[in-house]
Amino acid sequence: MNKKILALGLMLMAGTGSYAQVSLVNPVPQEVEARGEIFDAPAQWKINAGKERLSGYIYDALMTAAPEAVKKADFKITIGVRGDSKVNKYKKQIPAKSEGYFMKVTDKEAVIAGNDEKGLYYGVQTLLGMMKEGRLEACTITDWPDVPFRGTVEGFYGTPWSHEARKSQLEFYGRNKMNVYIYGPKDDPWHRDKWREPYPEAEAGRIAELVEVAKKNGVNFYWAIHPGVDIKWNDEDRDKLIAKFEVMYQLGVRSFAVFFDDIWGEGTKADKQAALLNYIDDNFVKAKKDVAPLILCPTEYNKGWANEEKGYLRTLGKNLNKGIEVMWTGNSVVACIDKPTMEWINERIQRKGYIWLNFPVNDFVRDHILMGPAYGNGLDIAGDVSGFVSNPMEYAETSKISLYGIADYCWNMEAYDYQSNWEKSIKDILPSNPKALRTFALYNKDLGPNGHGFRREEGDELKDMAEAALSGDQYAIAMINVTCNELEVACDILLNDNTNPQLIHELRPWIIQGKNISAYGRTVALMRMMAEIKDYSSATSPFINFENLYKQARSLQKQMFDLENNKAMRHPYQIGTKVGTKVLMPTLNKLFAQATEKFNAKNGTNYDTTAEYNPYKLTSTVTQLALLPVKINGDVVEITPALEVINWQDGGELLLESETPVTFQGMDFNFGVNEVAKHFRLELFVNGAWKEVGLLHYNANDPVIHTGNELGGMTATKLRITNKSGAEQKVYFKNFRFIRR
Ligand code: LOG
Repeated sequence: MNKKILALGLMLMAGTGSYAQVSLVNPVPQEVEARGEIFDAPAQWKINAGKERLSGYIYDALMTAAPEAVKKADFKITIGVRGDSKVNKYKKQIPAKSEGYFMKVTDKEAVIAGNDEKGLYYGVQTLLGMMKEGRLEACTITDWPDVPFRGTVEGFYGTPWSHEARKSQLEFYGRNKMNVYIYGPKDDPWHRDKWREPYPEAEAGRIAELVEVAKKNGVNFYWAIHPGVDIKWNDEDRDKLIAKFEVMYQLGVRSFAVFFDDIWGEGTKADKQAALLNYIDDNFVKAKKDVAPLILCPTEYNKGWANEEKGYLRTLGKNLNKGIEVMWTGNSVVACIDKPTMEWINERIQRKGYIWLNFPVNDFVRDHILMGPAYGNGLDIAGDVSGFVSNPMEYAETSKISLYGIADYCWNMEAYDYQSNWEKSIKDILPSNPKALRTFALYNKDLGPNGHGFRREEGDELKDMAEAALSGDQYAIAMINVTCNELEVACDILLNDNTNPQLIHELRPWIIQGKNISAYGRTVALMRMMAEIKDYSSATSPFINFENLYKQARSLQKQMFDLENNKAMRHPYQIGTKVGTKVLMPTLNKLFAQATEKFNAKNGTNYDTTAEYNPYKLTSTVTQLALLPVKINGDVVEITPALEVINWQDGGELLLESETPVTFQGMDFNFGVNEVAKHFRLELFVNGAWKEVGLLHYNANDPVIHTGNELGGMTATKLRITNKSGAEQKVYFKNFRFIRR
């Protein structure tokens, strides 16, 4: 059957207003035949299957969905796997594809025939997905995944997911046909710093439970170890690693990964890494017989960091045992994946790359929460990747919005339509109030300026209105008011929605900020209107005049700022709770300035027109530092941290310029390395000349770098930090801040 014609058929049906229940299924199935025959979904069913299928996770999935299911129910569901006599009749229709299935639904029965067990499981998920809204549709479906390994890597910095969140994720993966979950949260001590030590009992128990939940949902639970920070390439450490894997194996884990990202030094050697992985492969994976192929996350995990001369990747490609997977984030740390990306890496590692997509992870933009669609990855790379996993946010529930798209993309790549997938995902995550969630999500898609330069579309739908409003169009200004009103209604509805408490809990700081912004927007729109009115006092109540609106707008600006810096609300690592930063907020701030200017001009007043203003500009010859945003928090000025290893070349400098002279109170920064201060020079630009300021550590075990006493009271317009060591320095950029007087 021609896929395109089928897709068209589905679209036409949706257009005529009939309920296409198949369209509720995520991921979109490969081949569907349906004529729009819709009927009520059965509340009960009897299962027709061989004995071997009447227990286990697939049977449970069907039974949990219809607790009323009884043997005498009218609706019959036949399930089987290729070779089972019950589905023998359909053996020609079953796609000969791993995890594929054939399915036929009428008003009397459903038949699901898997090419393998997983295929059967996914057929069951399709049936259950179709019935989500209480109806069912006659159809036949032939389906299989494009990408063999699909899922997530819990691989971010920050608070690891809770146990409850992980269980909920695994169920979500099962429903959406993702089969991989790689456990590797950077801030789990037993994953990284204490990689040699076994988990304490309670944690171990939770991992064992997760393995079970994963199995029930058709997900492979991979446990990742991150030994590169301090591994010694000797037998002792090698055996300790195997011993740790053995402990995890005893807990039920059957799939393993080794991560070498974000490290430097001994641990980064390709030949040693390959030898270790091969050893694990030969002596653990193959010896156990029931363990999945190993996954490696290399140190040079993106093209931007690949050192061609040293040939790290080619060494891995040549030395690593066949079958060991190699992860890849693309052309940079945070990037979309396309055909050339894959051609480049696959040739070097002599296998198909296993994609680690750094989206929707927000550990480098903690002031933003990401609720946008997953888009931008090539629709033609199914044959070029061995696996595709997404690194999500520490906000597990909210991440499901984008993950819903990743699941669809990986399953049926060519047909992937990110916009319609996104609309579906919103309904799936909050069926009680999809419109409110959608409205709010519109303002939480982009990441804002960030060190990786990765941006997302946001607010395109506002652009015409914004432009017209800024050119003084009264209707457009009124529409800004309506738009902000919508946002506020959405925020209030969400705050009082109790159907998905975890989601609302995660979103709460951003929702509160959303309310502030909508209030601000309405005030600003009114200010802009009043600025045009000659005798504004007669236009409305004598109290709501321009002056008072101006005061209100100022108050709201301050409330937004206070919320950003609210210790209970803000993320401990980074200032900020930002909403609508791409189009809405800049428009409102421009409108505020414009209204105030107009009013000043007309009335000879002198109201301050600056709304949000950053007098600091950062530039750097160290590429990885060049894009880091500068944030102001009262008298504290901070540069946003970077998470990865910074290769700070000899002579490389970081320059921070201020529009007006700054008198310094204090300064400290942390490059994550002990005794590194001696390699760097700090200078302040005072009265037209650079002046050096001393740098020191208070003690040898503390990486924090302090400045000499001479800094206090110095006034300067620029500062720069230079690597003066004569060699490249590998450091982290954990924080940098100064306090102004
Ligand atoms: C880390 C990852 C982090 C991500 C985004 C990889 C392979 N490693 O720069 O833990 O969540 O980028 O900040 C990374 O991506 N380092």
